[in-house]
Amino acid sequence: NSEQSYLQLLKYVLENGTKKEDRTGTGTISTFGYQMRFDLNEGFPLITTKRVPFRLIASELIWFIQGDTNIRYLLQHNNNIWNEWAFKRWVESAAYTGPDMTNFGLRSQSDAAFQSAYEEQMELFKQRILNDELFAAEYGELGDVYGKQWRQWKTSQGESIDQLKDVIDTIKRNPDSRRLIVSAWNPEDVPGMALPPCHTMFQFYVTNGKLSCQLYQRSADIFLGIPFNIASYALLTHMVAHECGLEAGEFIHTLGDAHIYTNHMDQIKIQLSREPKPLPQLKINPDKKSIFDFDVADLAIDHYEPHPTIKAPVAV
Ligand code: DHF
Ligand code: TMP
Repeated sequence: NSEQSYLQLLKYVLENGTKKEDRTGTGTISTFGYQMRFDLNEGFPLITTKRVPFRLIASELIWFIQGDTNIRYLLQHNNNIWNEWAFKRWVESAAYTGPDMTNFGLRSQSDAAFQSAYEEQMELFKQRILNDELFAAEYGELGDVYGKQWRQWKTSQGESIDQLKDVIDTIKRNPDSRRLIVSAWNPEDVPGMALPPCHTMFQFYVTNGKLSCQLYQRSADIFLGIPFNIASYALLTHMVAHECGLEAGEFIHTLGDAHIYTNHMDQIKIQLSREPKPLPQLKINPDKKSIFDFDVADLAIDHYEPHPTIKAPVAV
């Protein structure tokens, strides 16, 4: 099934990747330019050779679709995947007076005493984001990341463009259009973002009543990020198809710098020793018509029986 395309990517980069240093100081093996295709009619592409938490993917996507860029919503949904990048801004700000957290991502992997200090500060940070609205407004913000660019791209005229709504309207009116594009890469805003968008732009395509989507991802953490990105864009394609009265077609995933972090090697060996299971099915609440009205509870995954979780450190 289509999980093989992901497992082939892992093998391809293991065999062909070259050593490359990276911003986080972790080290990678990397290749440039790679494409995977997922036929969404074969089942929902949620990787089964390790458990991938669908709930986190759904709440992150709804957060993007709502135009939100503040981690408070994610924390309220018990989703911790963006914490480190907000925390980094907090501990680098003048207002932070706790213990030194410089380079916390790498240090917490090698220094147990530091790790417990870091975990304590992170917990305090999370509680403050949840309980203090003013603090959250300032330090929960990741900058003008995905949600902002998708829903409220600022123009030079001081207006704002709702790219996602516009593209859905165009799919309905003119499905043959070759301009069905949403871009998260806004060069003017990049310097102010906690992390410049990894999934930088996507395009829809309609033929024979089926909606396909292709994503260009400039930078791809193959073990941690990519399983989330595949499921997230497959989900988005299904949701837009649902609203437009189309079937889902293919998700095509095009990668720029496709890398394996050197501290994910043992995990990948375990994953590659496993046999993929049948892909699960996506269930969308049929009573919801517009993607802008969706809630996490309207999305569910059925018949997902993956191999166990494989933990790995995320490079910050
Ligand atoms: N930085 C890096 N280096 N890699 C990323 O994949 C990445 N992804 C970001 C932000 N920055 C990033 C946003 N998405 C996890 C997955 C996706 C994601 C961030 C983090 C992650 O840690 N996944 C864990 C489980 C997390 C959990 O259960 O809370 C996993 O095992 O898949
Ligand atoms: P970079 O900005 O230096 O490229 O670092 C970003 C890292 O995060 C890189 O390893 C790619 C990874 N990443 C993903 O793979 N998918 C994602 O959705 C996000 C946000 C990040």
